[in-house]
Amino acid sequence: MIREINFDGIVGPSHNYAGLSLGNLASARNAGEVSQPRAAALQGLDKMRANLKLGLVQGIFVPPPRPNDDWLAKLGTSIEGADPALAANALSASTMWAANAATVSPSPDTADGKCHLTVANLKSMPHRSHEWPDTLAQLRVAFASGAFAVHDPVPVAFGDEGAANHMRLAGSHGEPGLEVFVYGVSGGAFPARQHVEASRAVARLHGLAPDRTMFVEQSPDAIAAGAFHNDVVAVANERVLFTHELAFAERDGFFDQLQGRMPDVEIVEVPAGEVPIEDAIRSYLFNSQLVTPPDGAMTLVAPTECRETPSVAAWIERHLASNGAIRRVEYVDVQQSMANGGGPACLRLRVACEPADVDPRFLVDEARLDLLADVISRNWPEEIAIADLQSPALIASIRAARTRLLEALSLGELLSG
Ligand code: SUG
Repeated sequence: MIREINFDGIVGPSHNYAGLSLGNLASARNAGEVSQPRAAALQGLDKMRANLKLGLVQGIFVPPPRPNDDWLAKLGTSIEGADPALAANALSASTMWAANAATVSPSPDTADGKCHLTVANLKSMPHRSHEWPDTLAQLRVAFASGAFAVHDPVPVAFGDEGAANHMRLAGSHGEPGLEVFVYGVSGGAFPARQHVEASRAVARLHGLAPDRTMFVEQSPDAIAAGAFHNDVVAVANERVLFTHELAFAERDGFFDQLQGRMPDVEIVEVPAGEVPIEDAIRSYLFNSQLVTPPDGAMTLVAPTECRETPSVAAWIERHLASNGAIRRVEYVDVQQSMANGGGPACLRLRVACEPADVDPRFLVDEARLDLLADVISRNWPEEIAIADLQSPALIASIRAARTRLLEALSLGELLSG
């Protein structure tokens, strides 16, 4: 049976606040702060535990080698010799935001009946642009079975940021769905990271039916307000679209078309008058995971910041009391990731497939999470200050920590790459 699996990026041992993401307000706000890689990774594990408790299937992705020596070598330098800005780019732990790893089209949607994944080129930000070769290598191991087709990134002429700009609406995860690609148009103060040409290429590569595929423009106002990815202002699950009023450039036209193609779609829209877009972005209400546990009660796995933002907390309370589409809210603390602009939904890539088709080393239960917690507690740095980023002792401990993790997971084949 097809199940939705959330693959969470394990927060890597080099997690730091270098302020690398223009247009990501949290990243800019926290630039130069001291990070806590160990606490960050443990927060991520606790979120996975919460999802397991809901009865969901949980997967993981491991961090790539950091610093990225191959990338620095292509730039004619090394971590010892690089200037501090390049060094920070090479050390970023940004693969933790697995929603940007790839775009996924499950088998019921594709022409050849395989589950297709296209690794994202993430070309808009230097620190993210060098993620894809290691991500691709990992996807090829995790999804090696013939049930999957894993694609190279689309050419860098067109920016692609993966599932963060892609939503799937379907009666249930195993049924054919409507895939909605959300793109940005450049011109504002902040870069539009997802190009429509990239979205169209992914749809073609995945063999999607044109009448079940939509391309929708992200609102330039939302981008200007800090919504650098669509998943900061909208999220879909089964036949529910949960969205802020200001998420899309042509809201009315999009909703009409959506209702035409999927008459039973349920749009849960949060008006700007009730939750200003700034509050939505600060709290990351829409970067919650919207999931359907086996008991059928649609659940929002929300960051604790939602509880602390009065307009958002009030909206949630009203919605729950009104017997709306979202039946339950579970709060998770991912503050270390939030401080870099990554909420619960950024930290995971959704893949709807048969769990038995996935390499089991990438699936976790409580016992495997205990094992991961042990490796992380022993090996992840407790703190990283930006001034220390190139310290040889820190670099050595970051490298060793990853090696210990891959050994514990028997993922030796990823060690070199
Ligand atoms: O690409 N932050 C990430 C956050 C990605 C969130 N993902 C989704 N919305 N799906 C980004 O902006 C910060 C890195 C730094 O500043 O060091 C960063 O890359």
